[in-house]
Amino acid sequence: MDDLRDKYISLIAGAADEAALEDLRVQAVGKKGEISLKMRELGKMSAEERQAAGPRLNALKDEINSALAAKKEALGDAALDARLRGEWLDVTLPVRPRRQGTIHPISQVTEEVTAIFADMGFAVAEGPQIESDWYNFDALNIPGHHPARAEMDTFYTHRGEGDERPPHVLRTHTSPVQIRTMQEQGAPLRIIAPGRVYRADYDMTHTPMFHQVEGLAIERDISMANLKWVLEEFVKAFFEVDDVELRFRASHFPFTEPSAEVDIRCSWEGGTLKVGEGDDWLEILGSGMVHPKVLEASKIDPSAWQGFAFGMGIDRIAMLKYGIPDLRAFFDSDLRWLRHYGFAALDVPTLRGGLSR
Ligand code: 2U9
Repeated sequence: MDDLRDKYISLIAGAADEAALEDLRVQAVGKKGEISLKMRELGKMSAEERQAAGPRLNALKDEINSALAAKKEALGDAALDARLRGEWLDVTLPVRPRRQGTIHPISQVTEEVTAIFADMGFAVAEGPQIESDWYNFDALNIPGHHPARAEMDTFYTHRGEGDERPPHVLRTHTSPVQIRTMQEQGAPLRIIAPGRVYRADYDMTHTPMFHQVEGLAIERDISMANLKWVLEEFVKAFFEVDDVELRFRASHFPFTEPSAEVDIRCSWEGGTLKVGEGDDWLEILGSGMVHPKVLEASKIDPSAWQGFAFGMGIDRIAMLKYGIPDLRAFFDSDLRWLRHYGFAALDVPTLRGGLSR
């Protein structure tokens, strides 16, 4: 019995890992292990022999089991130590620049536009992207039969079986935000509404989701002259030029009267856009004086208040300013494209610090 004890105590002490230890457990105290077999032999012994051998065998089994448990714990601790050493990480190392994300040009341009208009007293307003058809159309003087409804390639949601109410729409412009803000805050008002809009259209120059920023200013005495100044200031600041010439072309929108599309003087020398010089004109936005029916729908008295409004595509002005050739690449999530056209995360555009660097 002493030999058996010495043999297993030394084998357990030398076990290299948990698998070797388990083999030893089976060999010694498993069902058919050496010590278990010895215990079975007790039955064949005389009562006196059994009385002497039984307690010694039980004590030996306990001793082997304790040695196995102690070794198992020691091996577990050693394995954890080795893992901790292997997975050691120096958290004070500098971040690898290649791994750093960039600001998407649409986010950058939205921030630039916001900074410019904030400087002229415009607050940012937001609203839902899923709208009722009243906010998206009727309130903007686009009644059910109006051709503009068909022209806008609207996405409609589905109502349940037997539900006769008109379906909701994915907003086709951010204009419902201005209606909601007029209803909530009344006049006077000076806001811009940047955000996602949706139209069922997909080709080289259209994506089913794109971004707009619209502006609205309501005062007792405000005119196209104020609109013109605000837009001139915006274009100069956005394209980072000292002088710009705007051309207002008469146009028609259901929600403004009179309405004008606005072009800027530019040149395309060598394929790059230069704003403020040259013989070309570039259309960048639509605008006008808010239609009295739109003010009425928003519970603002059109005999006491008037306002100007404008709208432009953020994606389009981003492409123009940063020379991005393909609109669809904006939404491909291609890392190489994002690294090339993206902006440094900490370069927040401000008028004082510079919009883009
Ligand atoms: C209210 C009243 C009037 C917003 C306006 C335009 C003209 C316009 C287009 C520019 C390019 C949309 O992204 S685009 O396709 N927008 O031409 N938007 S006036 O007029 C409003 C808005 C809200 C309550």
